Amino acid sequence: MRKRILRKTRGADRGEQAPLPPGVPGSEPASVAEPTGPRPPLPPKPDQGTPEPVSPTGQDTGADPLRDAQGGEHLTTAHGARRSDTDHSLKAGRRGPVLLQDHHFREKVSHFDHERIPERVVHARGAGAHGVFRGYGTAERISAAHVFKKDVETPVFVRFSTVLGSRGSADLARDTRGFATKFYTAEGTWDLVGNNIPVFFIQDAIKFPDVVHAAKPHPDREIPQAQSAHDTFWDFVSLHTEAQHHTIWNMSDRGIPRSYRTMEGFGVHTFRLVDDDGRSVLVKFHWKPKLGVHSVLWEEALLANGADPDVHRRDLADAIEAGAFPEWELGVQVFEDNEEQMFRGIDLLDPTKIVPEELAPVEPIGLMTLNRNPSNYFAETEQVAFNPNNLVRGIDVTNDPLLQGRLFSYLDTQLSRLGGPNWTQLPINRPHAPVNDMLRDGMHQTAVHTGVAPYHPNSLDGNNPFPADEPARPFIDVPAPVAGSVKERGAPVSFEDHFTQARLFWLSMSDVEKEHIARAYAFELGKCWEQAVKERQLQALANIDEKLCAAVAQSLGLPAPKPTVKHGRIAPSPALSQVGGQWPLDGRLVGIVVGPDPDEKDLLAVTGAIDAAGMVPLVVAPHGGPVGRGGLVAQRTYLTARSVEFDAVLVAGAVPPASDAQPSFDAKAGARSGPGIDPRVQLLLDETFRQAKAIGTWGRSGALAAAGLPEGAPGVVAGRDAAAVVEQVVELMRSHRAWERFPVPGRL
Ligand code: HDE
Repeated sequence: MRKRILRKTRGADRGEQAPLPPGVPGSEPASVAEPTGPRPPLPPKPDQGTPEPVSPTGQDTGADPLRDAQGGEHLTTAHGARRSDTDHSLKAGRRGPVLLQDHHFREKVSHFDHERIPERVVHARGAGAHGVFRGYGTAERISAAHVFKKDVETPVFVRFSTVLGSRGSADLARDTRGFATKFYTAEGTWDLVGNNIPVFFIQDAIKFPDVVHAAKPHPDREIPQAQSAHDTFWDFVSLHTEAQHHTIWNMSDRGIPRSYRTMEGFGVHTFRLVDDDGRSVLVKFHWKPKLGVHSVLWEEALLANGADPDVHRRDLADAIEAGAFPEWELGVQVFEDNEEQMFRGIDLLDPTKIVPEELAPVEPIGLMTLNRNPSNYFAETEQVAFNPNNLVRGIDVTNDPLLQGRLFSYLDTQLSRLGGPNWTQLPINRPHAPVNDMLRDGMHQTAVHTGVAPYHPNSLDGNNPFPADEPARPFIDVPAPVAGSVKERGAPVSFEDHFTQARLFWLSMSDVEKEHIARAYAFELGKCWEQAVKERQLQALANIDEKLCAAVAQSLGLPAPKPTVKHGRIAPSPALSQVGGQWPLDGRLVGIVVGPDPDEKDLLAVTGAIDAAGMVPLVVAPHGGPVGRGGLVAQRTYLTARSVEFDAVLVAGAVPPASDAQPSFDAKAGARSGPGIDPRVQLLLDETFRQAKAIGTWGRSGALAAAGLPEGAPGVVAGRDAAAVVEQVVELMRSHRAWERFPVPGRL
C-alpha cells in the first residue's frame, strides 16, 4: 500500500493529475476502480507504532530509543564513539592549556551547561508516580468515555506539587497542592489537572498573572520563598475578596497535608460529561484518598521544612517502594445540564464555590492506584506536561471563565518550558492511543513522518488521515448554546457573593480546626509589615466570622472591625472537616527509641507487629550500626531522628541519661533538661507529645516520668507488655491524632 502511494506521489510530482479519493469534494464516484477507489487507512507510521530496537542503518542497537537512553557496556560520546578516559581533559602537556579539539570535554561540559529547563511558572516543585485507573462502570450511564467503562484499566501518571515555591523549595510550605492526572486512555489522553482545594482565588483567568505576581516572592529581593506570609499576597486577597474562600482553605489544615497520599483532589471547575447519544450532564470531579484526609501541625511543617524538606516526595516514593500503594476513588457530583447552570443558588460556573456533598453526593466512578515510581525525575516528573485541553470522547468543558483561560495557558506555557511545539512526543507525554495528526516539523521534532500530504483533503496520501465517523468514536463537541450575544468584559451577578462559602467552610470546622485556622491567620498577618494590609484583611475576616476576626485581631494587637455583610442561616457541611473517623495506616512511620542494650525479643516482635499493620518501623538507637547483638540495625540515631518523621513514637525499655555516643552541644540545645534521659530523646518525646501523636512505652523504661510527660494523658500508653502497648498505639493512630490531649476552649 505504501509503495503504491509513493508511486502515485512521484507521478503527481511529474504533473500527472492524481484523482481525488471518494468523499472529497470534486472526486469521482466510489465505483471508479484503483487507483482512485477507497483505501483503508494507512498502517501506523513508524513514529506512531512501538519503536523497535533497530537503528536506521538496520543494526540492532539493543536499546529501545524511547525507554533506554543507554545501551552497550562502554562509555561513549553522544554519537556512540567509545572513550577510554573521562577524567582528564586533553592538554598540551600535563601542565599545559586545554586544547579546543577536545571534543569529549566540550561535549560533556556543554551538555551539562544546558541541563536545566525553565521551571514551571507555578507548581515548580512536584513529585510524580505511575499507576492505573480502573473504571467501576457507574459513569457509563452519563459518559461515553472509554476510561470510565467497567473494569477498563487505564495507565496514569500523577504529579503532585506545591504552587508557589521554586523547584528546590520545601515540601511543607503552607500552600495549595496540585493534583494533576494524565490518563493514557485507549481513545486519547485525558488530563484532569486539579488541586487539593476545591475552589480557586479568582473567577476569571485574566486575573491569574495578578494573583501569582502577588503570591510569589517580592520582586525586589525575591523573598519570601514558598510562602504566602507576606504583604503582597495579603494585599491582593484583601483587596480582591473573591479570593477569601480559597484563602481560608489555605489557612486551614488543608494547607499543610501530612502526605500527598492523604489529600483529596478536586477538578475545581464544573465539567460536562456526554453519553453516546449526545446527552450531557454537568459534573464536579473529586479524588477521595482511601487513607483519609490528614494534615500536620504548623510546628511540624516548620520543623520538617528544615529537617526533611523532601518529606512529601520521600513519603510518596517510600510508600510505593514498600508496596503501600496509595489509592484514590474518583467520584462525581452530577447536575442537570440546563441553561441556568445553577444548583440551589450556587453558580456552577463560579470556581470560587463548592457544592456541599450533603446537597449533591459524590458518586464513585473508579479507583486509581499509584504503584510505580518514576525511574528518572527529569524525563518523567519534570517533563510531564499537563493540559486541560486534553479531553476525550465523553468529557467536555463548560464556560467557567477560569477554565476557558486555562485552555489557552497550558498549551502556551509548554512552548517556552519544553522548548517548542513537539513536547507531545516526549515519552511521558506520548499518548498511548495511535496518533495520526497533520502536525509537522518544529523544534525537537523526533518523529520521522512519511507521506507527502499532511493536509486535508488530499489525494496524494489516499486522503489519509481520515476524519473519524461515528462508529470510530470521535470526540463529541456538545452543541451547547452560547449564552448571551453581547460582547462585554464583566461577570454575572451570581459571582458577587464572596463571603457566604468562606463562612460555610468556617462553620463546618471542629473546634481544634478552628483554632488552627485562627493561628494560621495570626501567623501570616503577623509576618506582614503594612498596617493597611492587616486592617483590610481583618475586615474580610469580620465578614466571614466575628469571633475569628476578634481572635486574629487580638493577636495582631489591632481593633476588630465590624462586619459589612450580613449572613442568613448557613448549614455547615460536615464533609469539609478532617477530624473524626478511623483510617487505614498503610505506609505510616513509627519511631522505636531504644537504649544501648534493648530486649531483642521484644524489639523483633514489635517491629514485626508494626510491619504487619502495613506500617514502617524505624529503630532509633544511640548510634548507627547493629542494635544490641541481634539482627536489627539502627535506621535513625538520637542525632538524626526528629519528631516530624514519625506518626507515633515508642520507647522500648530504658533510655540512658545521656548517650555516651554523641554527647554534643547541639543535642542539648532546645531540650528541657529532664532528670536522667538523653536530651535528644527528651526533645523527640516533647515534640511528639505536643504534636498530639500517640506515644507508647513498656518494660522498666520509666521514660515518660524521666521525660516529665504525664502518664495517662490521652494518646499516651505505658505498660509492661510490649505487644499490648503496640496494639493500643496502632489503634490510636487510626484516628490520626489524639486531639483530645489538648482540649480547646471552644472560644471560636
Ligand atoms: Fe494552573 N497552570 N492555571 N491551575 N495548574 C499551570 O501549566 C493556569 C489553575 C494546576 O504538575 C501551568 O504546565 C491559569 C486551577 C496544576 O505540571 C500554567 C490558571 C487549577 C498545575 C497554569 C490556572 C490549576 C498547574 C504552569 C487560571 C486547579 C501543575 C506549568 C485560569 C483546577 C501541573 C504548566 C503539573 C500548572 C496556568 C489555575 C492546577 C501556567 C492561567 C484553577 C495542578 O499553564
